[in-house]
Amino acid sequence: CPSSPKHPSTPSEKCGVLNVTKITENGKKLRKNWTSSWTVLQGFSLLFAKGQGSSTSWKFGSNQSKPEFTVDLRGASVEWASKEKSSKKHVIELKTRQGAELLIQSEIDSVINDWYRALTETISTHAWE
Ligand code: I3S
Repeated sequence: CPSSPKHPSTPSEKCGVLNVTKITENGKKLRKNWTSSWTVLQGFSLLFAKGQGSSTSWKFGSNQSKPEFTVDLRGASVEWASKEKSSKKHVIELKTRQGAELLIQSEIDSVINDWYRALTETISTHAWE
């Protein structure tokens, strides 16, 4: 991953393109809206930039493109989503302590497995406590 221009000494830990939809926000159910997002895992934050598709350049630091949204992974949980949650394959369900639920998906087995591992490792370190 390219490092953030604002924090050049802090490389992002993982990045790539994933399909993502929020399904719950503040405990309230939302209508699914799958979008392809450039996704960056950095520390205990997961950042999504909408509409950058397969772009591999870091754009979060520029004025034009802020992260579409950021998820705080501290105290979050990650599991493989049940078939009831989505008909797609390789779907991760991420629940935050703030009451948001997201589905994260990739058609590519190895890609989604790597993300699953990275997310569970990040969450299970409890290094923020
Ligand atoms: O859980 P749902 O409602 O079956 O989710 C599907 C819908 O969001 C659908 O959009 P609309 O019903 O708003 O047109 C999406 O196109 C599907 O991708 C959603 O289901 P999957 O199983 O792909 O998550």
